[in-house]
Amino acid sequence: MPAADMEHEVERLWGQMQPFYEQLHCYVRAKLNQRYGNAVQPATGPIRADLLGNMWAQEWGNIADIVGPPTRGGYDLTRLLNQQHYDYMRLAKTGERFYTSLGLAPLPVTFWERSQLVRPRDRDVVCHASAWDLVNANDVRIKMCINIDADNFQTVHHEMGHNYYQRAYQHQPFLFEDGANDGFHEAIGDFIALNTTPDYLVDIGLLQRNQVPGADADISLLMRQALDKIAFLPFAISVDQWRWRVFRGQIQPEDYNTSWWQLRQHYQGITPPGGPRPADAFDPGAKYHVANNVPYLRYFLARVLQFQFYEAACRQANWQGALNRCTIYGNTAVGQRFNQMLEMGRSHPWPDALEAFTGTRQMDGTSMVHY
Ligand code: X8Z
Ligand code: ZN
Repeated sequence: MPAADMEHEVERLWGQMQPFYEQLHCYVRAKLNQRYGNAVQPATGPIRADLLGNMWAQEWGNIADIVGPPTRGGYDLTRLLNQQHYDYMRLAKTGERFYTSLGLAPLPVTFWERSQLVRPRDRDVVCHASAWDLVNANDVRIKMCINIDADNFQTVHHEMGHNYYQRAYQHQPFLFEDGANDGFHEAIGDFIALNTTPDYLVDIGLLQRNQVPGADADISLLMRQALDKIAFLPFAISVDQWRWRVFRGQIQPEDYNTSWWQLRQHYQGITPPGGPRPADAFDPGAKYHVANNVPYLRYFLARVLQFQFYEAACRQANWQGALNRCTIYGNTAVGQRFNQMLEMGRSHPWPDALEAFTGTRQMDGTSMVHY
């Protein structure tokens, strides 16, 4: 796809979700205003970035307790994990178990020998989670510093999604050993994590049957998802809008920081705490993917694709009921079809891979809207 078409594609997809974001932003701002008062968070205008529960204000799920509707019968995954004394190994094994329940092979022994799962005590390392496909077939690994909380639960599934994809396409010719497009690679594990519903948590013993939130708690569960999934979209766009303009020479070094915050205000409607940031600061460099030259549009596309995968999987599983309660845990028939898409790697144009699993050739925000 030509670069200019890609930008239009992003605008089209963002247009499908923007009305939701504006409502979410407005609601969250009102709640923060109630909580902290006018002096900290005014009732109108942008939201102060440091109130959103995440260093980069990119996912807001951590303030669900402040802004969400009362979690009537809801649950706090971080608390459940800690109550049951999960450690890093149990968290990782739980991630793997979802994939094996779909009929995919367990991770190789070398994964467990060679991955870095905890922060080393004796040296400084980059803890931003990543997944690796080493040259020898089957030598896949992750590198992360696991803490026991809901964010890390999500991230373990995310990283293993990369590994399962890498392993599925390892028999392709070298040039095809990659995701159908960047967004696919980032969407696989997130799609799996969407299946970690309350019923699933019961299946794996994290939640008791009588703790499963009733349908009246859906609004809380969905709010929590919106805070992570919808809030993220304009963040992802701002990162690469900023970077594309830098690469095109439209943003000069002396304007790096000012432009960064202009774009963040434009797309996300957020503002730095304590007034404008100094022009000679370099706040974008605090984002791993900027400092490490990792494209970011992939995560935007992945937010859209993961809901397409999820809706298609639930349709294949013949799921009846609210989409957000669907889980394909243990469904080997869906798992097999899913793996067929993974095995294609990038041997076909990505619309072919998308069609193989979802039946459609277009990236489309409609699944996210349905959800
Ligand atoms: O960088 C990541 C993964 C590694 S590919 C942990 N993510 C983005 C981020 O943290 O900014 C996953 C979601 C978005
Ligand atoms: Zn990733």
